Amino acid sequence: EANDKNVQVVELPIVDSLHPRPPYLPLAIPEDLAGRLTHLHGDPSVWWVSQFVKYLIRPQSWLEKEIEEATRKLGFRHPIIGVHVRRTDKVGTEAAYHPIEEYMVHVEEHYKILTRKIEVDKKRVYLATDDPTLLQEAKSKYPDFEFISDNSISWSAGLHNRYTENSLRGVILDIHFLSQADFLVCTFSSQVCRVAYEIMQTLHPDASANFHSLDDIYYFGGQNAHNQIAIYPHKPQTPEEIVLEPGDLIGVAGNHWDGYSKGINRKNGRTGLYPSYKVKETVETIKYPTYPEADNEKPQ
Ligand SMILES: Nc1nc2c(ncn2[C@@H]2O[C@H](COP(=O)(O)OP(=O)(O)OP(=O)(O)O)[C@@H](O)[C@H]2O)c(=O)[nH]1
Ligand SMILES: [Mg+2]
Repeated sequence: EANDKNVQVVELPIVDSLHPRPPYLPLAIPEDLAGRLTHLHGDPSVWWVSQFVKYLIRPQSWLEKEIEEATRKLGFRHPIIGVHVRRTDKVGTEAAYHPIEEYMVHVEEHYKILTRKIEVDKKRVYLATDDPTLLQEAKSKYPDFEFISDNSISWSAGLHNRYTENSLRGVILDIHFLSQADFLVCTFSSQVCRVAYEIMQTLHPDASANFHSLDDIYYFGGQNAHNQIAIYPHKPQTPEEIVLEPGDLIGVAGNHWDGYSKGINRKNGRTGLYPSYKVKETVETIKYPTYPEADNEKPQ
């Protein structure tokens, strides 16, 4: 608009439509922070992403109040494990169906670990899901757990109600409580859980290991290639496996969580399985403008 010419407009295009693709995209981190970050955090890339997420989603005061009220009403207290079960439109299209039992195996396992470290008065689970029938099922199958969940939020997350303000408030609350949990059990194929995991990083010095994903490894939608480097040689034991030589660059597609990962050996273009322990993560660093430069920049 003519009289809006002094208004700054920030365009946020869909990452996949960026041409050329900027080198700043995740999983890259700033070069000046890389040394310290790789010492201090188990996944420097997610830490860097989380700094932006923390700023972008900072709540306004009405939302802060709503969060406080919901915390009180639900009785959200620690220790608590966050479980996100993504169903409805996602199942069979972008992700597989996982019964509640698959999630609870990891909840039980993590409570065993927690019990050795802290006093666990009650095994609490924060359940976030778009399947409104799940809360009752979980409660009856696991009576020794306390399930904290607002079932009306799950009802509002159905496909027909999803694009309403009420439903939006519900998913914001669910993501908030998941991020506040001590540990997350979910499917990283869902952006809902990945964003909760990102926010979680801003609440702890290093929460990179505070999750168990039933499917994907962490990724940022539209990220640049995620590479690993082979540290041990590997001779295939089956036709599905690929050769590794130390130093080979591997583009990782996913972890099968059974000791094997799947990826492409960029040296020869072969795709297949390899033992996850035979590679290590690479950290892509990019020279970002540093803070003194930013401070000295004159306004146009
Ligand atoms: N309240 C609530 N809503 C959910 C939950 N899981 C999924 N949803 C709903 O499902 C929607 C997912 O929306 P999409 O537009 O598919 O967003 P996406 O980024 O592709 O997310 P995923 O499909 O989960 O990877 C959310 O906006 C919610 O409406 C949940 O645990 N709680
Ligand atoms: Mg989706």
